[in-house]
Amino acid sequence: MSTSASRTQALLLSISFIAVMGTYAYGADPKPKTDAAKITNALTAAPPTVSRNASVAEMKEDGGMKELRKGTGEWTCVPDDPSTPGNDPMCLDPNAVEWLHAYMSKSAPPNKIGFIYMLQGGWDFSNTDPFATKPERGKATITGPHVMVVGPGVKSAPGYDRTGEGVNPAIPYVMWKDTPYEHLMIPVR
Ligand SMILES: [Cu+2]
Repeated sequence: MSTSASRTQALLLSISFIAVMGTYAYGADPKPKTDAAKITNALTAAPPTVSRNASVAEMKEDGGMKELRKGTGEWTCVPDDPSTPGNDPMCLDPNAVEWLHAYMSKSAPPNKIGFIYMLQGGWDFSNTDPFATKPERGKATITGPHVMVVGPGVKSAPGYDRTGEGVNPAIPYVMWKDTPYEHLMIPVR
C-alpha cells in the first residue's frame, strides 16, 4: 500500500535518503502531472486485460477520490502516489476500493475480501504502521511488482510471513500486521 498526502512534509526532510535509492531515485521516474499522464500511469498497474476498461481516479488530500476517467468495467486504477518517491500506481476491485476509502478515512474496512494489482511495485514508509510519515528505522519498504489481498479475512490466512519490521518483501507476507489494514503482499516476479 502507499497513500496519504500527509507524507509530503516528511518527504521534504528525507532528501538525502531519497538520493541513495538507486533505481528508485526520485529523478528516474518523473511524476505524472497532467490528467492524461496520470491515466496512462494508472493503467500500468494491472495487466491490459484488466486496466483497459477500468475507471481511473486519483486520491485527494481530504481522503476522497476524483474521477479522471469513467470506465465500463468494475476496476478502478489509481495513479502514482505523489507523496512517495517511488512509482506506485494500483488497480483495485470494488471491495478493495471500499477498503482504500476506509484506510484513507481511518475507519474500519468492510468485512470483504478485496484484490489490488501493483505491477509497478510499491513504496511505503513502514511495514508495520499504516500511517507512518517517515521511513521506519530510517529505511522505507520498497517492493517489486506484487498483488495485494485486503480485508479483515487476512487475519486468518495461514502461510504468510508476519515478521513485520524487517520482513523480506521478496516473499509473500503480511504488511501492517495486527492493524485493521493488514493485507497480503504477494510478489509476482
Ligand atoms: Cu501494494
